[in-house]
Amino acid sequence: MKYFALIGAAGYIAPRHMKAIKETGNHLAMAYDINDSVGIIDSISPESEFYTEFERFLESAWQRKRDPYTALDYVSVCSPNHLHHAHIAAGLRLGCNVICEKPLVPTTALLDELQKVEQETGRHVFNILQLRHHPAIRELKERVAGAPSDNKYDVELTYITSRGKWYHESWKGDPRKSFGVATNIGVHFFDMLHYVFGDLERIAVHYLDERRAAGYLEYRKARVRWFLSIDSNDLPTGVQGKQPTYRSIICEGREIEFSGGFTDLHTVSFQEILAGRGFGIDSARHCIETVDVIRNASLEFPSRNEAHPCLK
Ligand code: NAD
Ligand code: HP7
Repeated sequence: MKYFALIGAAGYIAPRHMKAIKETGNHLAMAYDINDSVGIIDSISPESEFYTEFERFLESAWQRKRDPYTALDYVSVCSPNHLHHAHIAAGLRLGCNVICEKPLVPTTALLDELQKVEQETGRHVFNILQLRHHPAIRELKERVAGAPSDNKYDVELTYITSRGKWYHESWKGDPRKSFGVATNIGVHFFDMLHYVFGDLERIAVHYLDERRAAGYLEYRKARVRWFLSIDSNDLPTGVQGKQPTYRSIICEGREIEFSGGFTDLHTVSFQEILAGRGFGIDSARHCIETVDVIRNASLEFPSRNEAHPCLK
């Protein structure tokens, strides 16, 4: 049984980490969050230690290290994006492996920095990239892998996860903390596109604001017109009022709608990490590089065959 600490325990995604820790047969020994609304811990392990100050959390983790029966094995990071780097480094320096939410860090320079901490500590960080475990995406990957290697698919990707006004008031609406919508949410499908279609050859950004992003990406095996939005007005008419999200990939005219099927993917991610098949710094590098380029790109006017149809 592995002993886990969880950072960011009061947030939206933390319960999925708690569930994954429990379902993989491990123990949530400690939790930390600056917010004390963490009663959910009782449904997993009421005996877990909980701290609202980093200093006390850290000291307690150090004391645990004296006894091999209580020492932490893993630190799970569910804090806001801009804190990942510091929380990952702290976990590694405590002698733990780290499981961290996406985006691992905003830039490849910070990935290099984390790689140094891995070398210094002999411990490793693994990124949650759960779309790689989604059955529909796995099936698509197999289809693409089985096609002739010179085949270039025409792909249209529409990714709408509608959010209310709260999003912009929270850290997620602050680009210094979330790094903007194309990074905070787009990172999932940029990773998935690379995973399925190979190396990225060209990036064009056609639109970028605080609620939407759109552009064109050319991979070794695909030409992708992509559109991302957190505005419910962008949901297709048949979906509006019925579901808050619409995630669709049309590949050579065949649509895969993958809005559902996400609830257990954190547990699958943990199972894979614990079995030695986690996605480390090198696996995350491609999508981090992509979102970094997109954040800093100059907008281009799209040519007709490169514009996503939602881009009005
Ligand atoms: P959230 O705002 O609901 O939760 C973040 C938590 O971190 C809050 O409870 C907050 O109090 C806490 N926090 C803030 N500053 C802290 C600090 N200095 N020390 C400790 N805790 C601190 O956000 P969320 O939606 O749970 O997102 C958390 C992370 O998970 C983000 O990195 C986000 O990108 C990622 N996420 C991933 C998925 C996914 O599908 N894989 C889904 C949602 C969020
Ligand atoms: N929801 C909340 O109540 N609070 C939140 O903080 C987020 C959602 P989905 P996920 O918004 O930051 C996606 O769109 O898939 C509600 C991204 N993940 O399915 O869980 C929401 O209003 C993630 O990387 O949300 O998360 C819906 O009612 C990103 O950090 C419901 O939860 C996160 O949005 C389900 O919403 C975000 C993927 O796209 C895989």
